[in-house]
Amino acid sequence: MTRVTLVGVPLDCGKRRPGCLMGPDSFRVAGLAEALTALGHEVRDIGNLAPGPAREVPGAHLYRAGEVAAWTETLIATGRALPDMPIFMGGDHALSCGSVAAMAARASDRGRPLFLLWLDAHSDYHTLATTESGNLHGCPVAYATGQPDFDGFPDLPARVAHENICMIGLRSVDPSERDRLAGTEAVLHDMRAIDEHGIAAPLPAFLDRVRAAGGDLHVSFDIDFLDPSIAPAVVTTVPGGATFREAHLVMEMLCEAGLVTSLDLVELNPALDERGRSARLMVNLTESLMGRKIFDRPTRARG
Ligand code: 6HN
Ligand code: MN
Ligand code: MN
Ligand code: MN
Repeated sequence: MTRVTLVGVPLDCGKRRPGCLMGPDSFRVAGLAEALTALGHEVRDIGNLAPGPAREVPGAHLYRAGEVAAWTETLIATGRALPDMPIFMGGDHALSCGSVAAMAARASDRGRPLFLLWLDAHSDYHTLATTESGNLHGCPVAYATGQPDFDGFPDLPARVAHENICMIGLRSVDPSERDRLAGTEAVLHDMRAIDEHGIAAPLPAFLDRVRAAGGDLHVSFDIDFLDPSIAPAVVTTVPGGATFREAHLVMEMLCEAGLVTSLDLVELNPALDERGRSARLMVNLTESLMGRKIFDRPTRARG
């Protein structure tokens, strides 16, 4: 049994096309709390957060950056104090500036490192200086790892080390992101690697490192990790994403490892959904992460 806290984050200012503000309610309507309760977890929904006043963030090419910075401040302050397992129901991916920074701070308060599993078509490794679109949903990993050029953003209480990051599902990485990530120790498992070695290939070694370090593990699940044919409710669709079975396998392996301490569900745009199927699939995958299985398999012990 895990004590789960659902945190609604109707942040919709990380990109131009609106709709993600309806995400938290869409997850509620799709029955996230009920599904996790049925699996035996203790679930508490603390409702939706709201940001403070916009901060001053310089940069004429940036879209609503002052609001993203305000959300980041709120998320760090609230998230850091959350017990047990928070699930951040987004909201677009700019919310992960705050959720990941908060979980890194919480881990460091507990004397542990934070590991980050990034499930996304994109690497979201732009800084305010490198982003070409000006959309801050493309920036959270750079912020959370403490890259320069985030003027006006809150100081990071704790940063995530690149060697503690594993990205799976990459198929749309901008040249400057690729160049800067190439110089780091982040594990980057793109679709080519998935086709050749299978989606789960990097997971056992990554999870072993989390376990050996006694780390917390945050999973940031961007719905565009999935193939648009099964999850159409997203603006930034990229063909060739994870299949239903690949995504479930990842969730089941994470469940068996028993190491996940927090989760983002982001980029769901209910205005683009087809009769709620994308939201239901995200709930379904979260159920697999949290213990739904057909047959029991041996669980790997922690420690
Ligand atoms: N996401 N790299 C592109 C940009 O605008 O910087 C796309 C970012 C997508 C962000 O999917 O969370
Ligand atoms: Mn993303
Ligand atoms: Mn994405
Ligand atoms: Mn870009």
